[in-house]
Amino acid sequence: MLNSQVEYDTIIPNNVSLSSDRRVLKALEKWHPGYIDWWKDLGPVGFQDMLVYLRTAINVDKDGWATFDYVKMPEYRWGILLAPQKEGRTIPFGDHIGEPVWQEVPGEYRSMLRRLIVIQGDTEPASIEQQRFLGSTAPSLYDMRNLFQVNVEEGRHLWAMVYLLQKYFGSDGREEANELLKRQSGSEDAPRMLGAFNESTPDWLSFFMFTAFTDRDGKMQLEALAQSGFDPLSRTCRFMLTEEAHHMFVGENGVRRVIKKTCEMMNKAGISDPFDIDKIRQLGVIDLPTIQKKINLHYSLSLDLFGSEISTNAANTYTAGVKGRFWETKIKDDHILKNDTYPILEFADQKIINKQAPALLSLNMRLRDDYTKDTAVSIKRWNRTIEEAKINFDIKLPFEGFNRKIGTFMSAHISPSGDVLTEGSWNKESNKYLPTKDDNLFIESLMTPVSEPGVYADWIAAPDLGIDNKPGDFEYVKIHDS
Ligand code: BYC
Repeated sequence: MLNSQVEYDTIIPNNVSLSSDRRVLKALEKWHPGYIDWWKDLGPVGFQDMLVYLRTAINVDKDGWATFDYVKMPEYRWGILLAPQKEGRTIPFGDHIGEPVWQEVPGEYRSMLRRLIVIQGDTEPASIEQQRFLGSTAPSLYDMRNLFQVNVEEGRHLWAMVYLLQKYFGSDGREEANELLKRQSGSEDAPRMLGAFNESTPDWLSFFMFTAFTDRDGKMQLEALAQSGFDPLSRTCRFMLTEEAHHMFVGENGVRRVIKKTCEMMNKAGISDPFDIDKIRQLGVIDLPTIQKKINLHYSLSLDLFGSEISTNAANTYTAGVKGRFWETKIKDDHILKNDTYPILEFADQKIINKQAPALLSLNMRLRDDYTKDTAVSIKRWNRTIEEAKINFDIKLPFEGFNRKIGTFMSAHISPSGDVLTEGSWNKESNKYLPTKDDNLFIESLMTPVSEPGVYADWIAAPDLGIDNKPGDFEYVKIHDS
């Protein structure tokens, strides 16, 4: 293992020997003020002068990478940290299988790699922009701290991609790094690159859904890029994945706590019918059918992030050895896939058809299937909470063709259970499947901030455990004495 020492003598902590790489250090130092300006303009609104109990990555060793302390967000040390280099690593798939991994960008794959790194980089600041107003309605200091933790780490993930662009892609890499600070989530003129990253995150249930579903797309894409034959990209993604796990925990656990509180309040009030929505809302909690609608929305938006089911882009990046499959090295096949097929769904003549397609062209579909399997674990946990409360309601993932804007189902109208609908019946019924304006207004009406340590808003249960094993009344954000 090489390169696990972290340097602290530059303004950018790193384990890539930046102090002896003056060209890249200079380029990053030049980029830094623009980043700080962006963070102040488009990062979390308010709370910038307050001490937040954050973990900072200080090295990349398995046990010691996260230290917790009070930090003001703009002073968080956004470092460039790559997982240690594995000696003798070879390219695990595609036409170059078995060859030593590349430490420099191969000329013929330069634009392909740059495109993937730019898309990955673009999502990181986008998510911070989407979440920027949430601090002022946090349901507790614990949740506020988790939001800011996710935000600073997404900021660090942007740094990670910017490092790759600056170090390996010369002047066009520098231009791309600057553009990453210019596009803006939801902007008409210069939106973020992928659909879901231009949606708003107006309330905390949306935030939990986003971190449960969209951060999980992040996990899958990073796992696929971690297989890359371009070793610096692989190492960068491997380290990012260690941080990503907490983001999905925030989402899955957040949704679970919302469900738990709803069930508790229903039982307390003697309401057994989960569809008695008005009565349940009068208790000041979010009814389970509305939570299901939010799941339908965020899952379908996240499925679009995998691209089309049939994709020559995906086939090309795989064959080139640039982007692999989820846990590529654990799969038992030839890792070339030229003679293999994969089952896909296709929408044609208003019908859903099962087909076998060339495996190489179906790689987006395969990663998406792996994502769905991974997501099912959260659904199981949420249903366990409902079951424990003895309430008769089953949360389900909607059918993959429901509410899609990318791929074979983009022109289809399909219900969450997989029935093909006419446009007329979709227009009549979609408010049963997706959150309506009234649903959103109701959720927003609950978003009053709570800032007493150890106290939680009425619509969400307390977590089972504190962060870093802190006690229940720990002051995660020093909001009162800043
Ligand atoms: N929206 O062959 P196709 C994360 C474009 S999240 C808009 O179907 P391909 C995070 C596509 O770009 C993970 N456009 O798909 C989470 C292409 O355009 P061009 C982010 C879309 O290329 C939470 C055209 O349609 N990382 O980290 O095989 C918080 C045809 O493309 C969309 C990555 O995504 C869309 N949804 O796959 C913070 C990894 N989908 O080039 C962070 C890098 C497709 O013809 N990206 N298009 O103009 C990739 O691997 C691939 O670009 C994609 C698309 C998987 C996104």
